[in-house]
Amino acid sequence: MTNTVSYKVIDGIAIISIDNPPVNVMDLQTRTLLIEAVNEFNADPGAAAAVLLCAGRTFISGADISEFDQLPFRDPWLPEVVQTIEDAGKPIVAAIHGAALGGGLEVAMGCHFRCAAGDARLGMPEVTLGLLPGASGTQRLPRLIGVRRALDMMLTGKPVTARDALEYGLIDCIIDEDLQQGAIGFARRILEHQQAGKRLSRVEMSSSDAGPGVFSEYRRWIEKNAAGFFAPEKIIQCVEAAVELPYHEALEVEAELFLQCLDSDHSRAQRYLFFAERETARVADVPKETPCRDINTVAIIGGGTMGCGIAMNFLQANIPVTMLEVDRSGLDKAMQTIRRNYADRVSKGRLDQARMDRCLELLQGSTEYDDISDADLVIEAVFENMSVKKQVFTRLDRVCKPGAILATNTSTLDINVIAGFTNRPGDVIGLHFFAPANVMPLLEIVRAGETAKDVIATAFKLAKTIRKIGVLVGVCFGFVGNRMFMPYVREAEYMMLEGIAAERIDRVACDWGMAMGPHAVTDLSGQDVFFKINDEWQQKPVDPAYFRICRVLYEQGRYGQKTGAGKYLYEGRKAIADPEVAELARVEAGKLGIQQRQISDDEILKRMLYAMINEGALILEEGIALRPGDIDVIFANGYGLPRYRGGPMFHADLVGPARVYEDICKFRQRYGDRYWTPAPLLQQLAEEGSTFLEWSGQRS
Ligand code: 3H9
Repeated sequence: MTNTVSYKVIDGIAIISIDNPPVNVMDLQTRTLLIEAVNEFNADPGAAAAVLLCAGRTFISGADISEFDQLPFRDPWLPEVVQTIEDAGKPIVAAIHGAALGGGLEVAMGCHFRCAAGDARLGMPEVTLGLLPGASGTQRLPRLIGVRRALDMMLTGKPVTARDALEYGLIDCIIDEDLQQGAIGFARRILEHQQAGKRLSRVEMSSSDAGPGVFSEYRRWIEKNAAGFFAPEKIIQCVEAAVELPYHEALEVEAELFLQCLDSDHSRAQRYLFFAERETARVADVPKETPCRDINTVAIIGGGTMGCGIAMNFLQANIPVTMLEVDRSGLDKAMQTIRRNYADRVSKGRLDQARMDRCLELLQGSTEYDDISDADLVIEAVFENMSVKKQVFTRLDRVCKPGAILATNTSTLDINVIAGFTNRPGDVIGLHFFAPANVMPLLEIVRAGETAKDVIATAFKLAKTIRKIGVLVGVCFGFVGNRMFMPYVREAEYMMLEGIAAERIDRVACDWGMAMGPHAVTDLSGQDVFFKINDEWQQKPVDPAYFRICRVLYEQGRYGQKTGAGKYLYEGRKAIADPEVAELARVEAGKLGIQQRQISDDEILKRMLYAMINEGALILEEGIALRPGDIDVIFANGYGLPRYRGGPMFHADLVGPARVYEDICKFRQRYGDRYWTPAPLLQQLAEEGSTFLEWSGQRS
């Protein structure tokens, strides 16, 4: 094993360099060697100051997250490393490039000074892992930049730029020249001026540093922005300790609360998603080295809400887009929609005018297919109807240059059939965006039977370019996300027929952490949309109760938010429970012979979640998703499932597949085989006492 920390002296300044690719995490070896290097520096009469820097693409990106599952921690643990640095008898300057995150920023705060390259980013992302900065970060950060800014950084997890860091006092200078040379120069200057720098553990704090009402203000912020998450409240408690207790006592509070976070299911779920999101691009027969096609121009067919949202992704990534519509008025409408969307973002301060102008300069419109013949990638986002898709793909096959990728944004239709409308099925792929397409981070990359490997590799690269998480899925009705979402809504509707109010079902889903309940979601997308999707589905269950309420609402013109009434009544966007819908459900249940009954909140939740999980197990067996983690990434990023739940398959593992199986068998007894036959994989895991994750690990 090569050493990850090196020590050398250049003209009286020690250079302590960390080289632990790919992102310089503080694993055991690095922690041990860093302490040794600091000791060597302390004992070295030939070095008056030291510069701590990193090789590769970034400064230290934090603690090694994979170690968090292997308790107890192995010494030296990170807080000790940070304290050893601070206790050095001579000044140490951190020289930051790339990202200094979490434990990385904590190490930098152990140093007496901090310099950064202009493009550096500094942050405390622990909260996104269900954790808190546990190597003295909750204590040192408020001492360095004040309570408010520290709470902002720790509660949002968002990194700040070098410029902001300088303004906050998080760093002492920005270095525009070569970082090592600049940091050595900086070290010489502090020696010359006999500056000692800050030893943050010795800075005293008191309640006046927080100011009145600050903590309750941030608690209100949590209620609004991070309700349900475990770690944010603990972060506040650590900072309260920072201002109320002596440093070392507050540090003990931090250590205790860090362990509580670490041991929570929330953090387990969030850490799991961290790795799962990085694994999605790993596809056995499409290795990393697979060549990608160049995508310099994109054409979008269809300027509806979806097409416009998709176009914006590419414009924001500086890729020129041609929007194709059938006629001038459709095109004008599409161009206006994009302009309005951008203007909206500018007015909310989320985008500056210059950026909006640049994006719009990259946008062109056309009504002629010949104008897109040179596009490297075409994404079709027209009506969900096979004969319309046929017209589009037949035209594309005629006009597009060889090698162009022909993508469809269909959410339910068979892409093998669509690919069959062309003479180049290898170039055809599904790129399934989620509404609003310019905001939602998920992209289902749908591999059809003949999709070429370089087309798949290009799709993953493209996903990164437009800042989405690409997940590879296979062809089936609804792919992964919508296929699993349908049983969830199916059960939610069926329970309405059994006499449970829509608002109660939604409340149970939201109490579990869903951003919206199933009925509110279908009202948002539209009962018409759900009706039509199911209507087009050739293999839908032959069951008069299936999406019955949706159908009746559709027939009554109650489409949801857009018509002011659906499963709820609407005042603007505000949903109001409608007793007429409960009555409608009762009448329909009577026609279907469905008994009204009491159902506990526990069963309401299980019926919805377990319907999804059972479908997920089928999806895994069929190879439609590669891993349980891929399914969970889809639900965390495209369906509003709270990250602290991990996802449906993670939830199944947490509850235990055996218990999920047992409940599904009980549902089968009551409701029959049609929907509640346990997936063979679920049954297998139940019998083996195993989990989806273990099953997946054995296969890879
Ligand atoms: C912490 O510090 C706690 C302390 O406060 C207290 C302790 C007591 N650990 O993202 P990439 C892997 S918590 C382990 O694709 P990029 C990653 O899985 C930590 N592994 O690169 C991937 O592996 P693979 C707080 C990690 O250039 C590879 O590195 N810090 C870690 O797109 C490349 O990653 C964070 O939360 C890690 N900490 O982005 C920062 N980080 O190739 C987490 C990465 O096998 N990291 N890996 O799939 C990041 O945000 C990004 O990795 C970074 C680079 C922005 C640095």
